[in-house]
Amino acid sequence: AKKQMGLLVMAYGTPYKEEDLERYYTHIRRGRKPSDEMLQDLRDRYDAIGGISPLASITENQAESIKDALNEKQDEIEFKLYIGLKHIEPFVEDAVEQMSKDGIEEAVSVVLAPHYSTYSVKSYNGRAQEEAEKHGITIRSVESWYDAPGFIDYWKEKIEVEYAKMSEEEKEKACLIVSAHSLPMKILEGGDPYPDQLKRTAELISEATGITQYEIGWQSEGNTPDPWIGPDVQDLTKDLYNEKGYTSFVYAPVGFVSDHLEVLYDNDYECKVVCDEIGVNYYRPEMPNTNPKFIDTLADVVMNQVEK
Ligand code: FEC
Repeated sequence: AKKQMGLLVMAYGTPYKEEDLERYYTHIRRGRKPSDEMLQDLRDRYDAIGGISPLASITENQAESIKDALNEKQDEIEFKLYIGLKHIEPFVEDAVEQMSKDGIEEAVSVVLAPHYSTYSVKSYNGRAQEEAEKHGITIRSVESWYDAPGFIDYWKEKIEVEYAKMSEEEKEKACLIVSAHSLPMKILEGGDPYPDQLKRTAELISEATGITQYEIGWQSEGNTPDPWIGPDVQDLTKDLYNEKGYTSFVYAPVGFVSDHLEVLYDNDYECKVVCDEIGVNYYRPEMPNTNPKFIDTLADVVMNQVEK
């Protein structure tokens, strides 16, 4: 018989319906309720992308597809899928508890975010490990995959689709903005690898595509008093336009892997507004979602962790 192994796929989570918005936002704010004004602001952003985010079903489809790819790749292990979310049920802890109920003793985990940071991947993995210890489950956790060849190749292909829409003249005045979710500056004090990993993803994409006019940007910063890592993609767009006269901007939000609020609103609405204001062209390559090359890359990343 095949060996049974748990596959824990972790992701951010999103409200399933409008009524979930407040508790979801409260969870993101580590238990502090948002003011009515903040809640309304968030509700307006979800309304602008159609009411709720498509993220819930995308995450499920991604996780199922990774599990299927893993089970097809080899015949020694039967992977059983568990989805664990950061800010809504099924929470990371619920998933690990379910593994224990199902008699799983060994598992491998991966977060659907490419870059390691204390605020993101470390917190997902820490929560999974803590719960696993309670149940005597061993979890091998993938820490990052920002440089996985198939991931870089995915973005190369999709960025090239956008550049192919431009004339040679337009290409000369185009700038690629490679971005991730901003985080509070204080993470940098502890030597967090997050900014360097984003820089590396950008370098690898530049090498693969031959695009040398590119910049690193940060987006979607939270509504808190702390200083956040910058430059913010919107300010960056204006500054680059003023200083370098670019007439087209291509936004590659490589810190994310799905169509969700942070891309559909922060890029497709907010960055687009800035581009319209200054009169330049806006492009945004397709997100990975369940692209087969992307899914297969993640299955390889997981398999490498199992074989370590
Ligand atoms: O529903 C959806 O489609 C959107 C889901 C969503 C994703 C996402 C990814 C990341 N976040 C990260 C860090 C922070 C920090 C704060 C923060 C705040 C929010 C809010 C919403 C939200 N995030 Fe998020 N994030 C998503 C959604 N995020 C909604 C609250 C409103 C707002 O501030 O815009 C600030 C917390 C605080 O206030 O103290 C920090 C990171 C990622 C990428 C890695 C990952 O996916 O885990 C890092 C998707």
